[in-house]
Amino acid sequence: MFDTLTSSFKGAIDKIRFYDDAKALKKALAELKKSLLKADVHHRVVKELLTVVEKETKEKGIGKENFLRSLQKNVEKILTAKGNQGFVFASKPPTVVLMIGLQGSGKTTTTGKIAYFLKEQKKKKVMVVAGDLQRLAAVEQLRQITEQIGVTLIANENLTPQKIVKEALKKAEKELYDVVLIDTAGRLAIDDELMNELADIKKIANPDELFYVADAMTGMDAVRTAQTFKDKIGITGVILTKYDGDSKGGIALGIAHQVGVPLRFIGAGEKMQDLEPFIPDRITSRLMGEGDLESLAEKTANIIDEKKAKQLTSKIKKGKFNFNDFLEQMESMKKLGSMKSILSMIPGMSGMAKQIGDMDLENSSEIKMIKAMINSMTKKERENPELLNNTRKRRLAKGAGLSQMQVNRVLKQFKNAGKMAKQLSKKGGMKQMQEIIRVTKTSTKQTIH
Ligand SMILES: Nc1nc2c(ncn2[C@@H]2O[C@H](COP(=O)(O)OP(=O)(O)OP(=O)(O)O)[C@@H](O)[C@H]2O)c(=O)[nH]1
Ligand SMILES: [Mg+2]
Repeated sequence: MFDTLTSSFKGAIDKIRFYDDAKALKKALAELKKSLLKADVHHRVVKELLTVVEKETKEKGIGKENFLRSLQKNVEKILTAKGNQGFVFASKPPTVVLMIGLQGSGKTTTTGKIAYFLKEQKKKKVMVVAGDLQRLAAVEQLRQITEQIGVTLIANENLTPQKIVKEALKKAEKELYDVVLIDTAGRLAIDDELMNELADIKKIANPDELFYVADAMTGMDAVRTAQTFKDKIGITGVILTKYDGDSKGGIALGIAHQVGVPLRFIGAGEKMQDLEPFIPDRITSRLMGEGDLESLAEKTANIIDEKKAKQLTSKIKKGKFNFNDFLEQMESMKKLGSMKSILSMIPGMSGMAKQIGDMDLENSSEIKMIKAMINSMTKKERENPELLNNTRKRRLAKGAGLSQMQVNRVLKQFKNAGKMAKQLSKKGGMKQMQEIIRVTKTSTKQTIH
């Protein structure tokens, strides 16, 4: 997700090789300046960052360690603005969030994404309120999204946004909802009508958070409009959307510092799982190429059910992992989000994340093929693929639109994978994996501190 920025930092870090070499420091700073500007980080932010890093490194003694430490500290400082980080729950539920922003910035999609994040990862009872009643299509869009993710929607085309918000909040309190997300109507440009309507809704909703949703691809305009919304309505967080379409990505580095409001989430894709909380110290560590195991652990912990994981391990140990389990695993994997974002959180893998591009678990042809095949199997066959004789394999191929060779190949791969997993689990394989990750993390940290 932060490919361009991460390689900017890595490039500069690699330039400082020798201890006590002023030339190397100068070169590293120049390199960093060039690539940050190229990544569209605002020039004032770049200057501020580099001036202090240069000063600190010189004071402490030029060398990779001091340079890195100063860079890391000051990047984190720039990413941090006064206020909450990630999603913060109000001390007394429900936490009320007002989503505001210009037309097409991604408010409705992001409302869905946050609802999904809270439901799946935080196990919260979430209500979404359609505060955009001007366009019929807007309510329909929200209806589709909330149905897809299974959260409550409150909408009534016959009421004003103000009335519907009032009703929704009453219901949320009575029925003990944890979070109420209010989607609002956007405008093409900032005008008084919009500001008045929002100010009105704000008064009624008395929100804990006002998230300004900005399209990352609009670059510096996103910063300017966020500033205006901050001045006129007051905002407590910024969310950058369409970050996937912004190959430069520099705006994420400066926006919190420039507006003076924390960047809370980044949206990088059209799917519901394409949302990431923006936690400055974790992002800094990703930018420095160190990965972000904390976020990864959080993601997996809530999605992978521990009891199920244990059952699965015991199945694998016995060599009984079957196609039903496989399908179930695929579903959980999907909830984790894109492969690229997962890889970028693993130390040392950020480079690979860039190379691998995006492997789409739902749409890769290989996975589609396997799924089509599994769907054509009987329940018994899924549990025990050994039952598949040649006649059945031929039928299966036909049913799934595959050649028999493809069917045989998948079955063989599956069998081999099962064997390998069994072997791995015997030797305490998962523990070994975790240990490898832990050691890698400690050793990369050691080079920094
Ligand atoms: N690629 C990509 N597309 C996004 C992202 N977020 C939103 N979109 C797309 O942007 C378009 C507009 O999103 P909406 O959520 O409808 O925007 P909105 O702010 O609610 O728009 P209005 O209600 O008209 O003001 C949709 O096609 C979304 O799928 C993102 O992070 N990445
Ligand atoms: Mg909308």
